[in-house]
Amino acid sequence: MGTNTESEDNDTTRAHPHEGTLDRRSLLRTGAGLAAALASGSAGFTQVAEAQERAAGSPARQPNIVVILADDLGNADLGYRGSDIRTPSIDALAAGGVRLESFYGMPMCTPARAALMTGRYPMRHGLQTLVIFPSHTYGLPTEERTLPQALKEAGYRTAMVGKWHLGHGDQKYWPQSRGFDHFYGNLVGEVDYFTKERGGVIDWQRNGQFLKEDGYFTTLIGDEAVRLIDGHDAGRPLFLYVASLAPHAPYQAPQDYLDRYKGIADEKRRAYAAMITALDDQVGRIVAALEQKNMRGNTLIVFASDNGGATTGLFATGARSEAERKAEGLAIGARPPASNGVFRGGKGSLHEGGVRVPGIASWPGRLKPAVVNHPLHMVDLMPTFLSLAGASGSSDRPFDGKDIWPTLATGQPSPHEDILINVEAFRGAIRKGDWKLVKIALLPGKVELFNLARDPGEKDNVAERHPDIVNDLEARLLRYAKEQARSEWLKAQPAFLGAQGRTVLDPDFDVDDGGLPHEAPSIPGVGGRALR
Ligand SMILES: [Ca+2]
Repeated sequence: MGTNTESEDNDTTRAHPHEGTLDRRSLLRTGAGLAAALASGSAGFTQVAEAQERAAGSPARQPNIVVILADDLGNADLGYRGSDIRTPSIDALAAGGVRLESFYGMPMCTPARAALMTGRYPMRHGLQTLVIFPSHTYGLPTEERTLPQALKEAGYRTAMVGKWHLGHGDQKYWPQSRGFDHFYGNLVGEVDYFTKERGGVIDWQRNGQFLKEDGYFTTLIGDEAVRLIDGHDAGRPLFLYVASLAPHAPYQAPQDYLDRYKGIADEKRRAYAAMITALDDQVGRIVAALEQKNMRGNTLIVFASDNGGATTGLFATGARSEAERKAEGLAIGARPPASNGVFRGGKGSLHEGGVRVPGIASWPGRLKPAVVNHPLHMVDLMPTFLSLAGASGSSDRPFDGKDIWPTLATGQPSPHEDILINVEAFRGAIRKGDWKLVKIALLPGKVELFNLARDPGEKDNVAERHPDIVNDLEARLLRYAKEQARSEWLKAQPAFLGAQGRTVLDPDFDVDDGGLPHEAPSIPGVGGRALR
C-alpha cells in the first residue's frame, strides 16, 4: 500500500470532474492548458468555459464539500435500503448520486471519526480500540494533519456541527484546535438529545462557549448548518461537516416525530425510526439551503454512517454504566432497535454488520447516478477531497486512503489492493477483493475466511478450504499489526493493566528483564515485608 501524496506527474492521468484528463494545475497557473484543450478539440464547451474560469484564477473551481455522518445507523434502516423508516431526502441523494454498497467505516465512533479526519487507519493513532470514554484524557494525536486543516490551508472555510468524539480532556483536541473555523455541538460520545448533558455536565458549545440551550440535538445542528450555508461567502469554498448524533442511543425524539410512527409497537424502535426521519428532514433542509444559495451545482455531498447499527445492549452506548443502560432499556443482553439487514454482527464487531455502512456521494452534473460495489473505506474521503480541492497531504504521515474519484465518477475498480478493517492487539480483519479474513488473536485464537460475494452474511467459514488465501491475508494483516501504535484505550485502563500491562501491549517486553514484575510484594500486616 503506497502513499497517496499528489505529484504533478500523475495528475494528468486522473479523471478529475472539472477537466477530464487535462492537467488542472497547469490550467490553474497559466492559460497554456486552455490553449492545448482548444487546439486538441478534445475539450467540450463546458470544459473550455471552466478552463477559462480557472485560468482567470477563479476560486469557484474548488468544490464545496459537505459530509453528513450518521451515528450507529443500521445498514438496512433507510428507505432506499428497503426500510419502512421514511427517509425521502437521503433516498433522493442516493437516487441521484453514487451509492457505495461496499463502503467501510470502523467498528465504533472514535476510530471512524479518526479515519475520516486523517485519511489514515486509526491503528496509526492508537485509536483502534473502542471509544474515548468521558473519563479519558487522550485524543486524536495533535501531530496528525486533519482534513479541515488541509482544506483550510487550501482556502476553505471549515465548519463543523454535531458530535466530535476525538478528544475532550484538553482543549488542544477540540475541533477548533484541529482545523475547524467554526464548531457547534458536543465533544464526548453521547449526550441527552434535549438537555445535551452527560453525567450531569452540559457538553454543548459554540466555538468554546458552553450553552444551556433548549431544543433537540438533530434540529439544532440542522439549524446551524443552514445558517452557515445562508451566511456563507460563496466566493470561498466551504467544507461543512455535519456529525449527527442520531440515531445513536439514547433513543429520544420530539413528540411530533414519535407520532409519525404510532404503528411501531416497540418503543425503542419507534424512537429510533423517529430519530432517523428527524435526521432526514435536516438533510433535506441542508440540500435546500445549498440550492437556494446557488451552491449545489458545485457541492459534493457525502453521506455515511460511522459504524453499523448496534445489535447488543453492550455496544448500543459507548461508555455507560450498567445502571445507565438499564434505565434506557439497554442492559447488556437487551436487543437494540437497529437492523443491519443480511450482515452479521453490529457496532463493535469486525463482521460486516459492524463496519459496512451505507454510503452516498452526490454531486449533480458531476457524478452520474450509479451503484458502486467496489470496496472503499472511510480513509479514502480525505485524499479524494484534497485532490478535488487541489490540496495535498502530509509527506511524513502518508494516507492509507486513496483518491477514489475515478471509482465514483467512472466506476473504475477500487484502488486498494487490500482494505484493513481494523487491527488491535487481540484481533483484526482485512479484505482483499471478495475475500475477508477475521482473526481473533486471544488464545486459543480463531481464523475465519469468508467470500463476501457469495456469502455477504459471513455464515460459511471457508478458511480450511483455502489455506493459500488465509496465508496471504494473514500475512497482510500481520504487516499492519506490526505498524500499529499502542492502543490509547488500553493504556488508559490502569486498573486493568497496571505495570503488567506492558506484557499485554508490548510484544517485545521480556518478563525476565527484571523490573516491576519481580519486585517483592508489600503486604500489610506482616511488618511490610512479603512472606517468601
Ligand atoms: Ca457510532
